[in-house]
Amino acid sequence: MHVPPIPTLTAADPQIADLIERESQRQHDKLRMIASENYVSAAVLEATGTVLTNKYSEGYAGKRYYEGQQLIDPIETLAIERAKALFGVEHANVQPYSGSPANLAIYLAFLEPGDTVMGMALPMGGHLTHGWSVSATGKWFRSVRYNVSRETGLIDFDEVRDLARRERPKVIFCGGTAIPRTIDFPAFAEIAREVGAVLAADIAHIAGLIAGGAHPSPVGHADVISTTTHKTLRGPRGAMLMCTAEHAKAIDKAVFPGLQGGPHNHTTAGIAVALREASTPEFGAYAHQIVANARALAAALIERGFDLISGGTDNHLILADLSSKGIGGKPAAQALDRAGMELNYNTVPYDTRKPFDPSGIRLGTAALTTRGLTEQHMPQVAAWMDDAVSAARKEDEAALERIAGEVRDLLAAFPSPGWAATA
Ligand code: DSN
Repeated sequence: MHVPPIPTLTAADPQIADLIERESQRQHDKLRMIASENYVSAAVLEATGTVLTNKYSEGYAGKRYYEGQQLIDPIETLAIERAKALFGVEHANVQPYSGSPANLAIYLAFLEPGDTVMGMALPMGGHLTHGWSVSATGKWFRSVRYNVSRETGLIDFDEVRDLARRERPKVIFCGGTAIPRTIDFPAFAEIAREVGAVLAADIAHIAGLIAGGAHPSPVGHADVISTTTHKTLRGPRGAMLMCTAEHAKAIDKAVFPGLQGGPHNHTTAGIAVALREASTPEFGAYAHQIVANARALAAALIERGFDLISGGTDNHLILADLSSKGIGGKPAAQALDRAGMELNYNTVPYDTRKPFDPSGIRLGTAALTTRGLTEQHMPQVAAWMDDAVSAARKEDEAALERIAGEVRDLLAAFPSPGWAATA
């Protein structure tokens, strides 16, 4: 059953309660490997399900547009102070509703419509809001994009520098959604300084690794840092912007009143709780275990003939091109889901297929590490993945079902935050 239990909801709205109960069981039974997902703690779940959702608080602590902020102000201030201490930044804004609005605030703070922004191309591992054509950021701004090397799958800093010198962007984004390697923040900072651009580091995927000391920090290199709070950082769905004192006013004004109305106070409380959790030595060990698991899984997949972009991983994320396995990313991801392993189909650099039916799959180890799996389990995970991909090719549904049962059996021994067999 769901933890914390939901008896009042069950009585009031059995249909919704039943779907939530089944989702908590589904999350328990599946090997969840979507690289941007995790399991929050019961404490974070409790904080997000509170009366804080009833309150409007436009503005910032001490400068609100509605009364009754006696307890909201200290909650938001705690979240801010914890973010500043954890990441070692001068200023934090915890109000962005999620990653895309956080990134939009960077545009509003530093650019005028039509100005030039530079980011990693989406099919190379960037994010929609780093100036991709279908996003408002690519429609309302002039965007230029860097790639990864076709040979190595790594960023070519000569290309980034040449592009920046030629196009003179006002903002350069680094970071993204499908980058399996360490981001070289000092190299980006050097280029941004040379062309007079603001460097924005989008650390959504790796925030928890940075907090836990398992990835270098952009602090001291980037002018502004955006992150979601629900990926490796293991908080509720939300986002934060962090920056030097110099940019604090511009960032705050861009979030409110520039883009948003009232902050989601229940989320702010959940973020504060998650930040406290992330400041513990246990979280540091967790962050390092995520990376150790990803490395072990990458090695086991390579042994089984998977073609990994960049040849492996330095973080939580693995991007595999399935062309050599004779199957597209989408049918493979769908079959893996039926086999109890949840991940997503993904474009790979220089993909010859369409984004809705690409060549690759993307997976990560943040959630399975939260469950308590370690390096010793990764060869088995890779074997299940390989078997499921073969079964998908042969349309062998019985094999997929058998694997899903084996996954469930393994996971039965690993507690799932948010679910328990009994209350
Ligand atoms: N949807 C997120 C991810 O999966 O990486 C990015 O916005």
